[in-house]
This record gives sequence, C-alpha cells and structure tokens, in this order.
Amino acid sequence: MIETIATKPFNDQKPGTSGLRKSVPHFRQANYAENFIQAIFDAADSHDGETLVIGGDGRFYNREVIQTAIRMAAGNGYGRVVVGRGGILSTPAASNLIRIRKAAGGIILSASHNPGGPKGDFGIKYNVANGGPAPEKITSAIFERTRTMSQYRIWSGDAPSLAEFGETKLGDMVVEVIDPVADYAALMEKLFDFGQIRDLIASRFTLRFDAMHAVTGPYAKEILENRLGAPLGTVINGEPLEDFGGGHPDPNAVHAATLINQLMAPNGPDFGAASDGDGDRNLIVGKGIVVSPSDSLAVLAANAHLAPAYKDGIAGIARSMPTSQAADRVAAKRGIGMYETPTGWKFFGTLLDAGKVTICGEESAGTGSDHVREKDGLWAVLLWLNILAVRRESVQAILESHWAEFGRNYYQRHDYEEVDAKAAEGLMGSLHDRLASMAGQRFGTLVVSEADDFSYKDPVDGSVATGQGVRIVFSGGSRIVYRLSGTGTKGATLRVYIERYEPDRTRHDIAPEQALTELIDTASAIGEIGKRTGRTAPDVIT
Ligand code: G16
Repeated sequence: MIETIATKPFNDQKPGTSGLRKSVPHFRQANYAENFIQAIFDAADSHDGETLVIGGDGRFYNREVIQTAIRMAAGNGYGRVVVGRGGILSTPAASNLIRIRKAAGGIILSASHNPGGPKGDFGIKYNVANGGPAPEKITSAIFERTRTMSQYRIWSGDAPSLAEFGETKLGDMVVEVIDPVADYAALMEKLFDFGQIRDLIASRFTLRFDAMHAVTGPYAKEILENRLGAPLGTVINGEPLEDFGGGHPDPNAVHAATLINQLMAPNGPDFGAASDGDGDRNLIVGKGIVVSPSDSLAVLAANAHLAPAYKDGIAGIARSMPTSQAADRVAAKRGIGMYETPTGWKFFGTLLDAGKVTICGEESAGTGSDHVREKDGLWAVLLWLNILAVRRESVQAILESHWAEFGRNYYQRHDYEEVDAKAAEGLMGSLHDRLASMAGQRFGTLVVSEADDFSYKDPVDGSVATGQGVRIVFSGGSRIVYRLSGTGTKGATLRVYIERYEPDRTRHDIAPEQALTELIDTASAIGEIGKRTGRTAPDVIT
C-alpha cells in the first residue's frame, strides 16, 4: 500500500558541486533523506512505469537509505528499480547502467572522497537519463521543492533483501538485484585492448591498486586480477567497508601516502593507482613519480588513440577552469576543440552528448570519456595501462617526453580546510571587490594581465553559470585561482590553484613547489590568506 506521510521542509538541502552532502547525524534526522528523495522525484517528473537505478558506495547508512529509496520509488510510480547486490554500485557503473537500461535516472548514495562511519559524511546525488549528474536546472528545481516539501509517498511494506540476485515485486514495481560489476567490466573490455595489457602484466610489469576499502575493490579485483591476470594481492584494501577501515577514501598525497611511498622505493612497483569512495576519482603513480591529475588528462588525451575505443582520434577535450592548461596545449597542437567549464562533472554532459568532446578531466583527480557521463577512476587506470602496454616505456619517461613536446604546466592546489565560513566568504568578497583594479598591478616579477570571476555559457544549451572562481592571470600565462569547495561539510574549504607554464625542456625537472615559489607567495599575499583565515599553511597540497 502506498502511504502519504506528512513532513516539514528543511532549509539546508541545496545540492553542492555533486549532490547533497552532510554528516551522517545530520542525514539521520527524521525525514531528512525522505524529503530530499521526494524532491528528486518531484523535480524529475513523469516516472510512470519508468526504470530507476539505485546504488551507493557502501558507506555507513547506505543500506537504510537504499531501502527507503526503493520503497519511495514504489510509492512514486516507477515500474522497475535496478539495484546492485548489497546496494553497491560505483558512480561510473551506475552511469553505465542508467544508459544501457534506458533508465529515467539514478540515485547514487555517496559522499565520494569524504570520510564515512557514524560520524562521517553521507550524500545523495541524482543522475539523469544520459547517465550524468543532474544539470543545474534540475538541481535548482530539486532545491526549490525541498523548501516547500509537506509530504512524501512511500510503499508501506519492507523492501526486499538485496543479498541475492533476481527480481521481486514491491506493489506494481519490480526490484531487480544485479551484479554491480558485470556490465561495467564488459564495457571496459570493449574499450581497451585487454590482450595487450595482459601481455604487459605478464612481462614482469608490476602494479598495485589501492581501493581504499571503498567501492572499487570488487571492480578492480575482477578487472585487474581476474581478467588481466595481475597476481592476487595486486588490489589492496579491496574489501568495501562502511567506514573505509577508518581511512579517508581520497586518493591524494595525504590519504594515499602509503601507496605513494611504495612507488617511490627503488624496488617498488612500476605502476600504482588508487580510487576514491565511489570510484570516480583516480590517482596515478609511476615508479618514482606522482602524476598530477592535470598532467594525466593531457597525457591521456595525447595518447588515447593507442586504445581501441579512441583509435580514430578524439573530438575534443574539456577541463574544469581550475584544471591546468596542459590539455589545452594538446588540443591546440592536434587541432581539436578545447572547452573550459566550471568545476563539476555536470558541466561536461552537454558537450559529451553533442559529440564536441571525447575526453574530460578535472584537477580534482577526475578523468573520463564519452563511454559514460561520469568521471571514471578505473577507466583512467586502464587507459594508462593500455598506453603503457603499447609504448612499453615507464610512466616517468612518458611524462618527460610529453613535457618535451608540449611544455610543462607546473601546478599545485592548496587546500585550507574547515576554515570559518564567514572568514572564507570575506576573503572571496574582498578579492571580488579588487578585481576591477587589478589589471596592470605588479607583484614581484609578476604583472597582472587580467582578473575576473569565471562565468560560463554552455555552448550547447546556452545555460549560464556565474561566480565560479576568481582568476588572476599574469603576463606570460601564469595563473592563480581562488574558489570555495562545493563538497565540504564542515565550515568552508578554500582552494587555491597555482599554475606556471615552462616551455624550456631543460627546466622541466624542478620540484613544483620550487618552480611555483613566487606564485605561491603572491597567492597568499593577494588573498590575504593568513590575515583572514589565521592559517599559515595549507592543510593539503595536491
Ligand atoms: C565532485 C565533482 C567534481 C568536482 C569535485 C571537487 O567530485 O563531481 O566534478 O571537481 O567535486 O569539487 P569541490 O572543489 O567543489 O570540492 P566528487 O568526486 O566529490 O564527486
């Protein structure tokens, strides 16, 4: 029986960069998740008999909310729910399922790289029929609905157990429990030359993949160990755990330090990689070298034609504005389109759907292609492996020859976490106020050539996004970008992105912190970071 339950609106359900993210205790307030899910269904409109994909990254509270979402889907007229066994689906696997099942959309329960557990974070995001994150017009409609929410609809009985494959019914709706890995692994096998990668791995090439006790463990084991023949134990931390084993499933220099240290050892593996909570981010490490996400995007774009799926070349590249301009140099040299979008994968969807770009990437460890409409951690790992299998060079040699051909974009991101929200807004406001007078100002050897607050007009659907980050560009092309994260749950996270282009190949082996010293100091001075936040150093540098 469908029940209608009275509820009261919450005033803090505005989706951020990637869905609604809050702490678990916050999400556990009565009706908090229900209100947001009902708002999704209302904003998504017509679902009579349609299919909905539901899954999550296995974090704490996932199972409860999946049960609720299934019961609410039955209460809102969906015809079929497709759900991964145990409620597990990585974000790229969910995107793929939405596409191949021609679903109306999907609900993905994840707070991505944020920590999990009873005091950790939780999140709900909605993906639309193309498999990608809901665009701004839908997330705004969801937010509007949350502000007036007075009731939600839910099937009164329990949802079926998700432990076994197969179909059961909840009222008129079919609940189909599937293998979360099978369709995704088949897709990867279509895109890449598994035979060649198998040969590489058989040739004493050693690799390690850190699944960080998050969702990619089962995917990586099936693909790397079972299908590509990597020895058992190649995938470490491969069991998804509700609290990620107490770790923080963010594949960066801090949280993936153990893996990185192993790769820095002289007798360490040739190749290392890690993924995040929901499997859409990636970290790539070669023996002795960490590949920055911006460089990874550029290298993948420049070499994609070595993999079967991209053998005829790529149509174009898109990157988020704060991502380094390394990929732009590849696009310029190859004569293909280049697009600069605001932060957030949702901005790539129209470009991918229109066939304007094939490969997209972000500095925040996300790369992907038109095979799904999300960034895809294992896809990036497999494309790297396919390239390595063809070129038979080390990661370091591939990077060095890339820089020799295109020049090197030295790059760092400095994060100041849990900053007082008012102080962070004050900092951004002050920068904003000074933008108009900044051109022509000199800081040491740096002269500002232009300064603005990034806004974007989507070339496909004409939609406009403003206030997407303060950019200060210096003559010669160096840049400092300031923006506030849209994924944090405590206070504000200030991100400062610093970039300098070095064309001279004899100067490509400088440590990034050295190559960027003057810009780093200038970024602190212009942003008045110490004075306004009380911080003398960033919490994380990537
Ligand atoms: C999300 C988005 C990404 C974005 C990233 C960083 O990643 O999907 O597109 O680049 O957040 O956002 P921010 O700088 O606002 O924290 P994920 O992996 O958290 O879903």
